[in-house]
Amino acid sequence: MIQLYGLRMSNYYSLVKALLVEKEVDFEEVKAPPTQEEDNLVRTPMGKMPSIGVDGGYMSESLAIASYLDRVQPEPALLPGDAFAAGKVVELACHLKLDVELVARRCLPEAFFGGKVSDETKESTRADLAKGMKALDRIFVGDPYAAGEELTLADFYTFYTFGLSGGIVQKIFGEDILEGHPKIQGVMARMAEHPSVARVEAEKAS
Ligand SMILES: N[C@@H](CCC(=O)N[C@@H](CS)C(=O)NCC(=O)O)C(=O)O
Repeated sequence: MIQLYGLRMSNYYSLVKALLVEKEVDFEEVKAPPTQEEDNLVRTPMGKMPSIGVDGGYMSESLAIASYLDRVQPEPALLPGDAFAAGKVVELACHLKLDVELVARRCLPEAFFGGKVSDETKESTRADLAKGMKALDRIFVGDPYAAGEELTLADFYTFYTFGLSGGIVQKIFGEDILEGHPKIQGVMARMAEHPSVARVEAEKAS
């Protein structure tokens, strides 16, 4: 059985949990906050969540975990069999992670944790997010799924990227990050009702 370490409040923890549920892999949740303590760093070298434990070995980084899961439990496949199409799904996931989620995250301390971020940070966040959203507009298919006709890993990254980023942008800038992005809105609505994601979201409250 796989151990999933982290906290349910984390969007990346939730993403990996949704993948485990989607693939019907046996797992148990182990509460593990992000710390720089040695026991946590052994599992996840930057101290972040989530990480997984597999037969005494550990793995961090959601994309690495997702690619591992797709190999050990190929069905349902979340990466297309075609090599180029699979690369395009990972490309989309990377832009979601790096050019939207990670950018919006700069303002997380002020949005949700009572901290303060500088006006310079807010301005650079706004500018970089605009650039990231433009990049997404070029490659996001959303007809009906993020990368095309099939549900893929990119749909999960979409849901958990905008779940967090949307909240941050609303709090800090009073704006809807998805205004003018109907294809992404469509995927968000579809994924909110997708059984694995719906279960993960429902269990956050328990
Ligand atoms: N690139 C990582 C990001 C993980 C991440 O940012 N986790 C956040 C919680 S959602 C965290 O642990 N933050 C605490 C920290 O940065 O120390 C992944 O894809 O798994």
